Amino acid sequence: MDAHTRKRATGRRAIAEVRFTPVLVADPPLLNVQGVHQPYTPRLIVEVVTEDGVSGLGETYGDSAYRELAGPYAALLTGHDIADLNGLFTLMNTVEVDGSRVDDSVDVGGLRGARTADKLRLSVVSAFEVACLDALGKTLGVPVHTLLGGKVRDSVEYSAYLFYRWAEHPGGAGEKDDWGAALDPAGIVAQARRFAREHGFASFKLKGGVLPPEQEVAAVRALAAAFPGRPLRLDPNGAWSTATSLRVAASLADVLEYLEDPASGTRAMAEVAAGTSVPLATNMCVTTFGEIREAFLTGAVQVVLSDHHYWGGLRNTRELAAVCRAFGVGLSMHSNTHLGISLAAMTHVAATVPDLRHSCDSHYPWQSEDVITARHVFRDGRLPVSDAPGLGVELDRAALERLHRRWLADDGTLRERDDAAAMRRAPGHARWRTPALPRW
Ligand code: GKR
Ligand code: MG
Repeated sequence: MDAHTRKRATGRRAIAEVRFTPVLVADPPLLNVQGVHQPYTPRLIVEVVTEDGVSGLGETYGDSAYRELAGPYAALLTGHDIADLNGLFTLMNTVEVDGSRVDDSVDVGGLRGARTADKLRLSVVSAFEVACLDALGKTLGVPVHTLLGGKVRDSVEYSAYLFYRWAEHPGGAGEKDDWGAALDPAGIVAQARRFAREHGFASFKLKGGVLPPEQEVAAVRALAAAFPGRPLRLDPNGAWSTATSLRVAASLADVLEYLEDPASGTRAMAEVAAGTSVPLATNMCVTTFGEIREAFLTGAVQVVLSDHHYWGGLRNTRELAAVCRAFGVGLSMHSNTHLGISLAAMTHVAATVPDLRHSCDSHYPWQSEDVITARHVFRDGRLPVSDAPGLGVELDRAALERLHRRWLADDGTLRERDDAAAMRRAPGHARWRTPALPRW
């Protein structure tokens, strides 16, 4: 049966309408090596509606490069069978990508590794793949995890994502919260205690690359004292030289579950890995299938943190899991500021990966806003795997409209994630530039 015949045979599953809505979501002043999060961060919410009126939801990064690709791509999807997931990739390859949007440098805003045309395409397809899986699950009356082969666990564990942060954004911009500042070991431990109390998280990741390494080592030591035996991670997003990475690894070897992207690039990571017994994890040097070979053959990473957006969706994440398994490399999940649709998608795919040995990352507890009607609730640091048809989340149209109106009202400043620009708005940082790596 050729593609055309197949499409007609499954007409009621054909996509009748595609909607994609850019939104700006409140984000606290979380610090990282590039700078600080802006008061609002862009996301793109995707909806496909079938001829039967079944709608499916997806979400991805919202900066203009993604939006501008989503437009022409969405236009190709009318009539497409939601079950033809492979066809989503074929169609994307017919869309032109503006060459000025991509290069081999590290994505400065998102800390997502190299900016390549492929990754941009896959990040957009992923939102539509998730939306099609959601709609297909609803059509067939099965959860997304069933479409991926079935869950092997009933809940997925997440870790607390700790950040150095300010009490508020420069000039009091954005939404307020009651977390206060965390700029030293005591502040980080207090943050961790609140995460443990409110969400039950039992493992902790500290976003590093903000303060000189000795201060971040002291914070991890304080966490180890406050939570003896709990898995701890430190992630400076490639901010350290090989020598600094090895020094930090040596001083935290007894307490770290893994060290995440201590140095920038596969070669530097391989040098670090050769000099320490601490496992290295990455969401920066292995972000595409093309980067796997060198990294795995040189032993540069022991855990890949998959981000289903830039790996191209949930089925690609499962393929990545299989490759990792073959090489004895662990798999867990990376997070960037995201909403409940993506968290649901992560939870479904994580539920189907047999050897998920590390809790997944999520920024979700930092997000006070969402576009779904019922927020996800972590219990004992875990999310239950939904057995409802599709993803098991429902769109809150009023919330979507509100966050979209905020996006419309923005003069363009916040439509691109730019942590360095946000830093320059802080008193005393007017001359801040994205630091050259390694910074220490
Ligand atoms: O939210 O500042 C942040 C993180 O630094 C994020 O952008 C990274 O992509 O969480 C990510 C990571 O693990 O590197
Ligand atoms: Mg990371």
